[in-house]
Amino acid sequence: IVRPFREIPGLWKNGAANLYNFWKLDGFRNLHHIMVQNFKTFGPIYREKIGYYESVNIINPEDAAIVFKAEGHYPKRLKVEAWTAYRDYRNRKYGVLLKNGEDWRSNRVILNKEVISPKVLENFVPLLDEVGQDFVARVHKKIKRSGQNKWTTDLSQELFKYALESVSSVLYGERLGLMLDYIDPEAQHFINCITLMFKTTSPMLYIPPGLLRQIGAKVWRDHVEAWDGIFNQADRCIQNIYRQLRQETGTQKKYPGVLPSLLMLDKLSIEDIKASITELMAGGVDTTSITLLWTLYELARHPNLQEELRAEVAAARAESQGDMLEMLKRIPLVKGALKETLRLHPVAVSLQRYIAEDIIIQNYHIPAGTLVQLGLYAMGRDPKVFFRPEQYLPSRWLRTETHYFRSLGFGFGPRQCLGRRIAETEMQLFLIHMLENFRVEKQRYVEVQSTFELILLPEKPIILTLKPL
Ligand code: HEM
Ligand code: 2DC
Repeated sequence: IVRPFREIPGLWKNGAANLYNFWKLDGFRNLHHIMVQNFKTFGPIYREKIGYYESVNIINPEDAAIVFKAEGHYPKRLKVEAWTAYRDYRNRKYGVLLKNGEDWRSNRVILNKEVISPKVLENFVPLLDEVGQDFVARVHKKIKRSGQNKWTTDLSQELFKYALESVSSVLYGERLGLMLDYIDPEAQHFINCITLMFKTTSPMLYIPPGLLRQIGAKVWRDHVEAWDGIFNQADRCIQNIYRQLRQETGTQKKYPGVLPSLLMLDKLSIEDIKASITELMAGGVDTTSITLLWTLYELARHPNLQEELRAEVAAARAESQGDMLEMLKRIPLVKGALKETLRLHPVAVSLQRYIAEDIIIQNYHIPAGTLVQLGLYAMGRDPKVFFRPEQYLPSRWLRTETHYFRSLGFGFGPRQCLGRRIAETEMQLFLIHMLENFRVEKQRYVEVQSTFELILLPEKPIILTLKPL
C-alpha cells in the first residue's frame, strides 16, 4: 500500500527553526555534508523545509529515473531567486538558464543546434585545441623562468583564464589573449565577478533577495555589483562582434563562432541572444576550471593511473595522426577520469525538478508540482550505488558496473547543461595536452574537502607541482 506524502520522514514542519539549525551547522557552506547526514538519518527519501525552501530529497539512481520521466515537456529546476531578482531589478532579459515554459523551449531548441549538437564539435575542436596548446606553452615558460625545472603553484587562477579563453573563443570565434603575460584587467575583473556572484548567491537560496534588498544588505549589494561586472564585460564582447559583423562583406568559409552564427541565423531576438550568451560566458569559467583542478589533484594522488592515462593518450595520438576529432574518440579512460571527478567532486550538489505529474518513490506518493532534489554529491559517495565509492577509479566507467542514471554531473534530458559539449571537449583537450607534456605531483598527503559556494569548490588551495616529461 502506498503511503501518503505527509508521512515522508524529515524536518519540514518549521522552516524558520530549521533555518536556524542549518545556520548553526554552517549549512551555507556545508550543504553537501548536511545532505549526506540527512540520508544517513532518514534513509533514501526525506522531506525538508529550510526557510521558505521546501523539497523532497532522493539519492537512488532508480528513483532519479522516475523523477526525470515525470519532468514533463518544460522541465523546471529550482528557481535561483537571486539571479532572477537581479535581472528584474536591472530590467534585463532572462536567458535560457532562467527562462521557463514555451519561452525556454523555443530558445533552447535554437541554442541546442549551435552549442550542443554533435555536429558543432568539428567547429569547436580546432578552436579549443589551440587554447590547450597555448596553455601548455605558458606552463613551459613558467617552468623555465622558475629555474628549477618545475613549477609549484595553486593553478586555479590559471585555470580560470584557460576556461574563459576557451569558452570565449567558441562563443565569439576570437581570442581574448588570456594565455599571455599581461592580460586585460577587464577580463580579470570578469573572473572575479563570477566567483563573487556564486559566493553571494548561496545565502540568498534561503533568505529572500527581495528582503535583503529592502534592508540594503551587503550580500545583495555585492551580488548586484558582481552581475553588473559580468553583464558589462559580456556586453563589450557582444558589441564588438556585432560591429565587426556589420562591417564585413561577403561570406567566409571559416567557422565564425556561436554568437555570429546566432546573429546570422536571425531566429532569436538580439536581446534573447545577448541574455543567453552572457549566461554561457559566465557559466563557462568556474565550472570547467574547478573540475580540471580536481582532476589534476586526483592524478597527482594516483601516479600509476596518471601513467595509464598518458599511455592511452600517446596511443590515441599515434593512431589518429594529428586528427584531433579522431583522437577524442580514442581516449575512453580520460573520459572516465572526468566522470569520476564529477562523481566525487560534482559542480552541482544536487539536481532538481518540479515534477509535472504524481509519482511514487520508495512507496511514498509525491504530488505533481513538488520540488524533488537528487542529492548528486551524496549519490556519488554512496556505497549502495558505487562499488568502493571512496576510490578514484576511472575504469569503472568502461564496463563492469552499471551506469544507469549514475553519470549525471551535467544533469539530464532536455534541460541538461547547455554547455556540456563545450565543457567536455575543453576538458578532454586540456588533459590530453597536459598529459603529453607534464607529470603532475602533489607535495604531501593532504585531503582536500569541498565547500559549498553555490557550486562546490575546494575548501583550501590545491598546490600542485608540474614537471616537464
Ligand atoms: C546547466 C553542470 C559547464 C552553461 C547545468 C546543470 C548542471 C550543470 C548540473 C543543470 C542541469 C539540469 O538541471 O539537468 C555543469 C558542469 C560543468 C558545466 C558539471 C563543467 C564541468 C558549463 C559551461 C557552460 C554551462 C562550460 C557554458 C558554456 C550552462 C547553462 C545551463 C547549465 C546555460 C542552463 C541550461 C538550461 O536551463 O536550459 N550545468 N555545467 N555549463 N549549464 Fe552547465
Ligand atoms: C545549487 O540548492 C544548490 O551549471 C541549490 O553553469 C540548487 C541549485 C540550483 C541550480 C544549480 C545550482 C544548485 C548549482 C549551479 C548550477 C545551477 C544551475 C546552473 C548552474 C548547476 C545545485 C551552473 C553552474 C551554470 C551557471 C551559469 C550562470 C552563472 C550564468
